[in-house]
Amino acid sequence: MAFYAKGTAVDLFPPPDGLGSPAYKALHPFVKVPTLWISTGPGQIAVLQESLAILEWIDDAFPDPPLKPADPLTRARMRMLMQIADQSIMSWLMTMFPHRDLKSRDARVVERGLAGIADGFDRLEHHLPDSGLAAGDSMTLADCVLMPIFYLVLDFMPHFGGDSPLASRNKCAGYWQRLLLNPLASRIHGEMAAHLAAARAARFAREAAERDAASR
Ligand SMILES: N[C@@H](CCC(=O)N[C@@H](CS)C(=O)NCC(=O)O)C(=O)O
Repeated sequence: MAFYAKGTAVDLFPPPDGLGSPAYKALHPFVKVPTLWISTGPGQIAVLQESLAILEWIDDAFPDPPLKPADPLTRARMRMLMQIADQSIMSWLMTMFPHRDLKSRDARVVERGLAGIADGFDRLEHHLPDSGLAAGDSMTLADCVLMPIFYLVLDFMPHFGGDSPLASRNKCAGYWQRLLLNPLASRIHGEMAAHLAAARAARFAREAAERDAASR
């Protein structure tokens, strides 16, 4: 979303040969996405990880249009929202992903995750404004963080038996509605929907093939 806002050319692709491949492990020994490769000169590549740091780099390296508010207090509030979303919501969702399958799920992990996510959304409900986007009327780095995290939580919550975090939180619900009116947020929404649908179709096909092979 930040790259699109800047109009900067960027190649987006899945980890080469998959997340756990030796090629990707050489880049990111802890096997997480995203990783950004930056060409810093002829034959020179810098590697950057952690999405919040990557976002800050994008905005510093390509200042136009700015994605950080000029006012120091609004800028700090923007970073506060980014950290709450990343640490108090996304980290919990990550603990739950390995427990998507109902049959092999550890219910305690899911229960802890749901409580953690509810707490993170309570914090957002307290801090999000009643109008505009996350930190002012223009799009900022906070919107680039909140967009995919809201999407993922809303998408995965039914799989984990949780309620929509927006049902009882008017400020979060209003923010999400306003955010989706932003053309870039709406573009990311479409890309995430298409990607997740394709990933789920591939997973169902793989599981069906495994069941088929086991029954022979
Ligand atoms: N704090 C890191 C989190 C990175 C992270 O956990 N990424 C997830 C996807 S959102 C991942 O790579 N999961 C793969 C796995 O754990 O196997 C960031 O913001 O970049």
